[in-house]
Amino acid sequence: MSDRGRFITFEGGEGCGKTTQVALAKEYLALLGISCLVTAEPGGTVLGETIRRMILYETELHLGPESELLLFCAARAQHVRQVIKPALQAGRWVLCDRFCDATVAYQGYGRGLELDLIYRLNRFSSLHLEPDLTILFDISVEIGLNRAKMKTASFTGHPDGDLIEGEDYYFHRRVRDGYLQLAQREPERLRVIDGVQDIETIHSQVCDCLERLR
Ligand code: Z5A
Repeated sequence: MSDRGRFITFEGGEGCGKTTQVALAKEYLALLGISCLVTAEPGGTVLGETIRRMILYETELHLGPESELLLFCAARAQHVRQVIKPALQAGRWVLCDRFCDATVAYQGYGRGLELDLIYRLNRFSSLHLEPDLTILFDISVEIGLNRAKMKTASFTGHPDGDLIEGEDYYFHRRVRDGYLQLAQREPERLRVIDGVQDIETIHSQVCDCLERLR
């Protein structure tokens, strides 16, 4: 591989353990002397954080699915241009909590928006950047939502979590199925890990995936 850093994305339904595993992966790479940047979508820039608050918490906006899709894309374009590409060009590895696959799974499979349009918007908003590796943590909707709502409630005080966590079971079921279909379509890029296992077991499987990129 080139001197450019590696771009690794972490995906999965609510509460699947991505954030926990991203932090552990960063520590592991640091032990190997690899400098990495940890970031998340939507977020990572002032625009991204503003959009994150709008989409996840501002009920009075009554965002429709089309507006929601375009806001995720706007956040991504800024994130890639301002943060991700410069880090990769500087030789750093970038660990990103959610990226284009989330848009396919949530806005495509979850909301039912046209998949071809989402693929085109993803290419545009990512400035044609593709992950070298995507790790997908698969977990049942029930377990994942319980974990996620407890986590969100602990810092927002809202028992139903954020606006997307608050969608019904069938929405989250479609998201999970969407992710699994993506993994079937691109098995080389997308590695599926069972998110119900304990944190250390999952971490060692993540390390195995990272090793293949060195
Ligand atoms: N979204 C979208 O719709 N379209 C897009 O294009 C993009 C995003 C980019 C971002 O929210 C939302 O935006 C997301 C999709 C949508 N939907 N929602 N809501 P977010 O970033 O705030 O939330 P999230 O990405 O869904 O992550 P999360 O729910 O906060 O959880 P997580 O990162 O997957 O898991 P975690 O924080 O590591 O773990 C959750 C809890 O479980 C925590 O208390 C851990 O200590 C615990 N945990 C973790 N691993 C384990 C294991 N293995 N066993 C037991 N307990 C565990």
